[in-house]
Amino acid sequence: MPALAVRTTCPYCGVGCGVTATPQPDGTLAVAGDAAHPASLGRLCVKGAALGETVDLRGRLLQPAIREQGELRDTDWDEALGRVAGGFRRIIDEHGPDAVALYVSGQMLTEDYYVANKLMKGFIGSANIDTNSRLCMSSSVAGHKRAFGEDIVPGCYEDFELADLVVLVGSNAAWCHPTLYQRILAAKAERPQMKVVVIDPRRTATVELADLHLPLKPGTDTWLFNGLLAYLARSGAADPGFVERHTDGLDAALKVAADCADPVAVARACRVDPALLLEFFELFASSEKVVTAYSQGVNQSSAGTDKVNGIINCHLLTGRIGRPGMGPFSLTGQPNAMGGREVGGLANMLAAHMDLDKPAQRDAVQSFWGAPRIASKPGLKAVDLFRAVEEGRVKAVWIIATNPVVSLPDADQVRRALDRCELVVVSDVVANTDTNDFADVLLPALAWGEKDGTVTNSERRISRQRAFLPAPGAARADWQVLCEVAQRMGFDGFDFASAHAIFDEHARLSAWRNEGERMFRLDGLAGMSRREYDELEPVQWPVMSKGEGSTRLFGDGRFAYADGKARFVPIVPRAPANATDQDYPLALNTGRVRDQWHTMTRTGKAPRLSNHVPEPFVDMHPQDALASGVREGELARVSSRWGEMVARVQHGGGIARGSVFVPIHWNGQTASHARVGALVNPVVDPVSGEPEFKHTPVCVQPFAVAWHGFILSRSELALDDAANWTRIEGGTHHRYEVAGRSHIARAAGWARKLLEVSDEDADWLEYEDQGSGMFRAAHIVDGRLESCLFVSRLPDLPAREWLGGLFAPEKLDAGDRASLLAGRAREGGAPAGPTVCSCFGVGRETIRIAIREKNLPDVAAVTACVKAGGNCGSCVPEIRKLLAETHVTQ
Ligand SMILES: Nc1nc2c(c(=O)[nH]1)N[C@H]1C(S)=C(S)[C@@H](COP(=O)(O)OP(=O)(O)OC[C@H]3O[C@@H](n4cnc5c(=O)[nH]c(N)nc54)[C@H](O)[C@@H]3O)O[C@H]1N2
Ligand SMILES: Nc1nc2c(c(=O)[nH]1)N[C@H]1C(S)=C(S)[C@@H](COP(=O)(O)OP(=O)(O)OC[C@H]3O[C@@H](n4cnc5c(=O)[nH]c(N)nc54)[C@H](O)[C@@H]3O)O[C@H]1N2
Ligand code: SF4
Ligand SMILES: [Mo]
Repeated sequence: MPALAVRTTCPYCGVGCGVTATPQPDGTLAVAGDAAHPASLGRLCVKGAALGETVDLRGRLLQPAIREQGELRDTDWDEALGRVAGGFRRIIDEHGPDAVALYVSGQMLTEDYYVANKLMKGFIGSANIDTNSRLCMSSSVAGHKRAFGEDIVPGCYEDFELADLVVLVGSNAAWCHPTLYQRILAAKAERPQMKVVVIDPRRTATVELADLHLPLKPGTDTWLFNGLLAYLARSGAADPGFVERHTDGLDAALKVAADCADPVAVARACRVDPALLLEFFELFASSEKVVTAYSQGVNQSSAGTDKVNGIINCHLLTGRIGRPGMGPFSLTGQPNAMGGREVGGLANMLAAHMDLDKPAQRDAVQSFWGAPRIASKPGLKAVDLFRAVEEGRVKAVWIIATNPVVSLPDADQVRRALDRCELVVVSDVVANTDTNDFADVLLPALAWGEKDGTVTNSERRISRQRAFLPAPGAARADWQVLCEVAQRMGFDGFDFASAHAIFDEHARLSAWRNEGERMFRLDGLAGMSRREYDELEPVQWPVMSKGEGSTRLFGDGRFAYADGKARFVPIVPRAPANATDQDYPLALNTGRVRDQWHTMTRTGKAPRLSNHVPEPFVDMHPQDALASGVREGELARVSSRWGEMVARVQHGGGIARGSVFVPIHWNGQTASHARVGALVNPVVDPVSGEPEFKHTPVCVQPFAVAWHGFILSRSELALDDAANWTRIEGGTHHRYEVAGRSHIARAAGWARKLLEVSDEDADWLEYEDQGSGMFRAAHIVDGRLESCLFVSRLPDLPAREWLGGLFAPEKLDAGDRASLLAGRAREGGAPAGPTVCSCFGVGRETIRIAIREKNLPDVAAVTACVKAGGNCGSCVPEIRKLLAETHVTQ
């Protein structure tokens, strides 16, 4: 490792991969996997590998700003902090502590999170602090607490390798937890008898390498796991000794599950092939080492907590928990989803796994903090919080490291709420987000690489994020800003000198008045010197003594309830909250794509991540498309009772009839009408408060336009008057996919105005064919391509990749100039198509042609021939799919 390499942790998903970051003399950043990090063992997925393309200061928020007469103006910290502290103080004095709120994020570091929670619950004295983890992990938290008595993930990543059966429920791990998925695949390659089962209504990339796929009807997991419980009890797979000694409540759970005793009836309810369902039941019954890992297909449901307990019930019945190679495993989404739970970031938690409704624990926290008061009742959960903001019950909200105008359900309601709110404070790292648009005070935060602290991954492993870049502009760490506001509000207990000091307090609180009733403990991390903290190696909690982490919990059958026993939870299956109806006949499922992270504020900057899925899409079954009157490749309007959006129709995403899938990433910064959150039903799980992001009744209709087009341009453009647009990062240029309603004959005038060229400009080349409805233009300045535009009545436009390449040279040669308006290189050459392998930039068509022409039999051969799949492996499932398709069509 070069001398300057800094070992840190990836800021994206909950796998928590180790990264070595090495700033280069030319100002760029070299990033590699950290072979010494136990979570990832040197692996990185494409998003991690592209981190170097996201750390420049383009688009960063570098100065505090204040809104006056509707306009933001830059200011200094003194005025900005005064505005926040003064505003919060005034509103609390006039309306009480419940009139203010914090809305924070699983992307904050533990130290930031700890301070936010301390300020709100201990000093302001309200529990109105909730987090985007409400949208993500809260059903798992609630399920863990019901089953185990505490929010604990019992297992570790190694269990996935040791298991004989890995069941992935509602998890597209190939795209969302890619390096963990790679670990499963590597283990499977070594031990081919190991089986992988995927339970997901869609045939996702994760399914490509599975042994069995159960494409269940959306929302029917509770039937399936009740059916499994009944089957296991019947088939002799139960562990009566374990159940007797270590659990409580089996009879009640079995009684309810008896309704699902007939596997054929369960298969019917879940709309899966009965033979496949039985195959899964038998596999589960006969495999002692089973890991059941689950993610948002489970959590984000109005029955999310029940789904979690339905899964845990099956592991308790068989005693398969806490031992190597087995257990229920909640995959966390964000890099610090777990850390947020440790500090009690949710509105219904306290701190260090203590509870708001236990007076002794409230007293413990208050005395430890020396706090003047302590919240005495749960605060508002995310969806209710923004309702209270709209109704004026909450008058000030401080949003940190999350983008609720995009990510909450019924997202237009969030806009209305923020529009009405007296004081909206937003801390972010970028200048322009859909939420920043509503900020009265905008506070610049240090980003990944600049900030310093800890995160905890899905397997309870605490890792350091270390700074290796200087603080840019006026940006400050979130914890520091929170402390300064607290101090200005007159509170003691916030004079931390560093993240290290905060971590130390957090570690000490975990042991405070803890006679063993809370398993979350960091005793062994308390009292570290600054140097020890800086050099901290990744370690799994509980850490009872220095250097002693805990790989697994509950292996001895002792759970966190006072009697040491785990609880079965009886599950009464129920369908998603709102069934589809005549007006909204399709069920909207939403989720992620491989190369983008949430609202794209960081991944959206990396050119190599932008071409895997360049545009918002609605994936639907061809027959549903036919019935809806829409066609593949054309734009469609998707609407629900709550809102609407526009996306391009696509097939091939492996979706059954009756559902559509839309990605969550696009928003007002990257597209004109693609904020899918505006459509999502705000109904929540009654126990956890987690929204039903995977099931909203919608309808799909044609979005009629007169022409389709795209523009490549060095400068950013304001396309407000286009009927629809999406902006894609091209590195040397911006790419815009556009569609218009005006007559195509007017396109020339529109283009000249948009690209600011005059009629006489000698370097403005134009080609128009009114007959076939086509217009093409290019603007060349000093021999360099400045912009080009292609418009057509049909969406049959030339490939963008070759044209994009023309922005690299300082001067276009005559040949390129001549073929520019043709939209393809003189020597021909097939277009590469959308990117499949982002590491080496290999397109779909390149791979297809190689498979066909060279008759490549498998992934290894494709990699050897065109490099695709040879680095991080995230695209291997897609290559497998292309191999299957190409061989079929040959
Ligand atoms: N590339 C990428 N990776 C990410 C993220 C990202 O933005 N981009 N975000 C991170 C975060 S915060 C999170 S929370 C995780 C999420 O990771 P995942 O949960 O794996 O991802 P999702 O795409 O939200 O949804 C998972 C699957 O649930 C399925 N599903 C829908 N309804 C049901 C159902 O009723 N039952 C079952 N069994 N399945 C259903 C969907 O079809 C989908 O394939 O990803 C993390 N990793
Ligand atoms: N329809 C639908 N909606 C969903 C989901 C879904 O599956 N479907 N999934 C939900 C889930 S699981 C999640 S986790 C959420 C995610 O949703 P969000 O949290 O809203 O998404 P992000 O884009 O990650 O927002 C993080 C923001 O914090 C900023 N930021 C990054 N680092 C820092 C920092 O260090 N400090 C500060 N102050 N700011 C920072 C980023 O620029 C960005 O604006 O979306 C939820 N919404
Ligand atoms: S798998 Fe997750 S933590 Fe690892 S590099 Fe990819 S996004 Fe980062
Ligand atoms: Mo998440």
